[in-house]
Amino acid sequence: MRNQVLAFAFCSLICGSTFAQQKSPQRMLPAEQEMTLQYGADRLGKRHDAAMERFRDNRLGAFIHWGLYAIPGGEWNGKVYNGAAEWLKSWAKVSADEWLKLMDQWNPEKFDAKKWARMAKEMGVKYVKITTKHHEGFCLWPSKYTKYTVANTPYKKDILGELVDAYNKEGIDVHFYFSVMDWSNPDYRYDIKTKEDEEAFRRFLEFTDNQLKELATRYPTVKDFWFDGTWDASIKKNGWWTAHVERMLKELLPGVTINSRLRADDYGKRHFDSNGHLMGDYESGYERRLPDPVKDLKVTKWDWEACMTIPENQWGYHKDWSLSYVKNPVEVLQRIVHSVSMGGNMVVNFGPQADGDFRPEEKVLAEAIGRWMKKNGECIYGCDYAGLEKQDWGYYTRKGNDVYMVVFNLPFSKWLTVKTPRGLKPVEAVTLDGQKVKVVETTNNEYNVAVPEKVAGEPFVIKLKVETVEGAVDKYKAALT
Ligand code: H76
Repeated sequence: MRNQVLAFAFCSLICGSTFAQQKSPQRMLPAEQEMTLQYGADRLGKRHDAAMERFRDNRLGAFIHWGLYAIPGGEWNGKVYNGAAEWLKSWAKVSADEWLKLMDQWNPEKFDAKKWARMAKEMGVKYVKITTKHHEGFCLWPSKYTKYTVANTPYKKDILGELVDAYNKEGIDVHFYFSVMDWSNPDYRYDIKTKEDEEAFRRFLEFTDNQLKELATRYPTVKDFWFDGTWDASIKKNGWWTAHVERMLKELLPGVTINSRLRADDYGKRHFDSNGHLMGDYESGYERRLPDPVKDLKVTKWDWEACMTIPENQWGYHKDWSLSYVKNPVEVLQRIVHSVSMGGNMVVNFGPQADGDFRPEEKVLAEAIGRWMKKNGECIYGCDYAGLEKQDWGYYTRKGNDVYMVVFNLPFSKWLTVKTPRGLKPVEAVTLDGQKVKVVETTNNEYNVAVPEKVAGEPFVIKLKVETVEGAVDKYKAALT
């Protein structure tokens, strides 16, 4: 028992700091009791300008994790590490100098930005988040502030520039992933303990500002910056800088969106400030996990974007996917619909190979998602939380008076239960392939919707037209108990 208590205490200590950041915000204080913050939320509530509406309506995105880590693919000196491939430098304790020598092998001969863009288009994603620079420090653009860039590899060309052009030509928005933590820069600090740390970190933040300004000016069509590697004490002690970065980027790029992960307030509180208000434009803590569709409806009050890997936890290319469970297309779809049903976006990750091609499993998955999206995308793009109580058969999404029932589990009863808020009535139900479906009222605000006659062996969608009825009368008598 004592051991268990100790183990628990130990785990809380170790896990505490990371988990605390991910937890829901603290209860909001009444306005008069709120503390004054210089670097807290810049805004209360959701943004409603055109750029933000577009971000939200896009709903489905792809992540691209591509860097030097794609070359070893999880293996160093003959040993395969099961941890995330893009962290291999850390797992195998490789020095920065040695790691960055991988640049000599960076020559993705099969890389074809147009093919990547077509693949994304076929998959039905409306935006792609690209790792401009991951923790290793290697830049996919020819940054003039470091020598660790594509320009100094055998490939030489500006990969990021090619991708931005190709995606944009397909009408796909580009978002930039940017890791603040940079293992290639000797001025980076995990914490600030001495005067020397302070000076080094000041130089580091200036270097980071320069790189960000460089990205914003070289690629002005970028729609979003998604920050990562911002959890260290050094950054938490410099909340002012995170607020400054958001302002700086918004001045350079009107309309740009920024994730909550960038931000820390005056007290080092991250994502949500010390008054419980979201910082940045959308919450970005749902990584490889999702809010509970029944218990966590509070997330419908702010914008959020989740991201997921196809295996358990591999973002960069890893040569051996047999080391963890790999999600199938329906499992991925379910997470996409789950997110939209709670008012969030979903970004599915891809880790291209060092040769510039995608692994076969990722191609198959992208195609399967694309096939489904072509038929059913209407229940994803531009859709939001529906305000109806979740049922076991699947998820609701909604656009105006169209409520989409996305069915993942077929009931033996052949009826799909629908409970509506008082005054909201279904008037018609049809599948997206045009089959009319029967709706039977069973009791107050409850309906049975028939399982359509022809059901393909995959999740399907029923569109319920709803209307608001004034002065609804209760036809059914509640039990006297
Ligand atoms: C930890 C961590 C990083 N955040 C994910 C989005 C990946 O980039 C992973 O390496």
